[in-house]
Amino acid sequence: LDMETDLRHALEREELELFYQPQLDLPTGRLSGFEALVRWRRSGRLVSPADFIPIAEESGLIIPIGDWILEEACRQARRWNEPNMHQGLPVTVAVNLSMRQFRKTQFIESIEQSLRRSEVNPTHIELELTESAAMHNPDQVLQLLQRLRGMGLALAIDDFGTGYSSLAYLQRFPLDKLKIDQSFVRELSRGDDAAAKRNAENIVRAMITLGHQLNLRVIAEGVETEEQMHQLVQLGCDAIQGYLYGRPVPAVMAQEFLLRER
Ligand code: G
Ligand code: G
Ligand code: MN
Ligand code: NA
Repeated sequence: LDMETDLRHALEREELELFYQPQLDLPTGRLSGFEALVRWRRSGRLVSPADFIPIAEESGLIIPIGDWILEEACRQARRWNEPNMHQGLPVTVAVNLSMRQFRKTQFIESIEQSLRRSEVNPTHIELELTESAAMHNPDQVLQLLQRLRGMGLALAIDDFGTGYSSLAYLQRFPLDKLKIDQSFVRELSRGDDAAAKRNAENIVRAMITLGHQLNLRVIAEGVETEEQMHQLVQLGCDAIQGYLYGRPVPAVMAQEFLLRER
C-alpha cells in the first residue's frame, strides 16, 4: 500500500534485482559492456525505477539501496571479466548514480567498499551521472569526479542534451563518455518531416563533435531501429544502446548474450 514502507523492506526481502542492457561498439561491432538498471519485484510485479527512485531519494533509502546496487554491479562486472567470458575483452558495467547518493558524505567510502569486497578491476566499472546532477554545484562535483577517476573508475555523463551544461566544466571534468539522451535519437527517425529530421541530425552531429573535441567516447541511447543505427554510424557515433541491440534483461540472460557473442 504505502510504497515507502514496502521499499524499506525491499532490500531484506531481496526484492531488488539488477537488469543489464548491452552496449554495442560501432567500429568493432562488438559488445563493449552493459548498463545496470535496477528493478523492484514488489509482490510479484515489476516496479520501474522511475517510480521508486524518487521515493528512495526523498526517504533517504537511496543510500542503502544505492550501496546494494553498486556492490551487486561490481560483483557482476568481476564475473563477466573472467578470462573465459569474452575472449579476454573488457566488459564494462555502467551504474547510475542519483544526485543524493553522489553527494552524501560517505559516498567515496561506499565505492571503495564495493570495489574492495567484489575485487573488481575499477576500470570495468563506469559511473553515470546525469547532466543536471553534474552541473548542480559543479565545483563540488569536479572534486568528487577527480577522486573517482583517481580510483581508476570510468565516468560518463548521462541524458546529455537534456540539462544545461557549462562547457567550461564539461571540459574540466575527468570524463570518459557522453551518453546522448534518447529524445534526440527519436527525432532522427522523423520520416514524415524532412526538415525536422535534418535538424535532428545536425544537433546529434554537433553533440558528437563536441564529445570528440573533449576526447570523449559518445554513445547514443534509445536506438530502436536499423535506420537510426545507420544514421549514427554516418554521424561518427562511437557506440549505441537501445532495444535494437538488446533490452534490459536479468543477469543470467545478459550472460547468455555475452557468451553467444564470443
Ligand atoms: O530502466 P528504466 O528505463 O526503467 O529506468 C528509468 C530511470 O531510472 C532512468 O532514468 C534510469 O537512469 C533510472 N535508473 C535505473 N536504474 C537505476 C539505478 O540503479 N540507480 C539510479 N539512481 N537510477 C536508476
Ligand atoms: O536515464 P537513463 O538513460 O539511465 O535511462 C535508461 C532508460 O531507458 C531505462 O529505463 C531503459 O529501460 C530505457 N531504454 C533503454 N533502451 C531503450 C530504447 O531503445 N527505447 C526506449 N523507449 N527506452 C529505452
Ligand atoms: Mn543511464
Ligand atoms: Na540516459
